[in-house]
Amino acid sequence: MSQNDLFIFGDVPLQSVELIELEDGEILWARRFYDEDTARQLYSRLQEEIPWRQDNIRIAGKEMPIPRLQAWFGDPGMNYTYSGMTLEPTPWSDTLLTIKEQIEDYGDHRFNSLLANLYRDEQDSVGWHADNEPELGANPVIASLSLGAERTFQLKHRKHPERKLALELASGDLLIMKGSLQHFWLHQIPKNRHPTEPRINLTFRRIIEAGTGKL
Ligand SMILES: O=C(O)CCC(=O)C(=O)O
Repeated sequence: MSQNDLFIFGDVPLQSVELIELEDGEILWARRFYDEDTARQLYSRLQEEIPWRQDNIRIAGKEMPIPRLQAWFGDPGMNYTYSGMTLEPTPWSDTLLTIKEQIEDYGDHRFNSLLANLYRDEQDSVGWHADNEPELGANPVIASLSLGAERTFQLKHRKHPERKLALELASGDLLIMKGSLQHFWLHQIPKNRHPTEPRINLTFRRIIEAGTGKL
């Protein structure tokens, strides 16, 4: 895709789209869904405009800060409940709405909510998990956009942990995860050993039944 204006959308060149068909699930990897310049502009804009928050997690009765900043966006009523706390969605900004619509047109799937993650440096991470909260329904489609530093996205099969995959996600890359992937596979962004610049990740979701999920 090549565009100077953030809001002009072209086609992602076919050679940069990879369909990874796994035994139990499917990933579409559109490299450089946004070109380098556009991705850089989007990164700066979102770093400024998103109301990033430090959330905590309770481990063995102790509150610990999660190793990244987050924000929750969505259509009215798309609440997210976790650790006994209900997050009301922040309304879509123009920037996020435009990105959402461009991804929806590309993937031919509608989303109504978004979890935004900011990995500040190499120490920030997300551990093994699946996006399989009940309110997302069976076989959810999750679209995940990377902006900023390159990070490794690892996948492993729940029942066959020797089945693994590592994708080096660059700024502007879009992953669309679908089929039964969230039932059979876990994913994570591990910490890095080397100094790493910040990265924003946007995961667009479609909540079918609001208010029952866990982060
Ligand atoms: O940062 C990423 O690429 C993954 C984020 C993620 O796994 C999530 O938000 O559920």
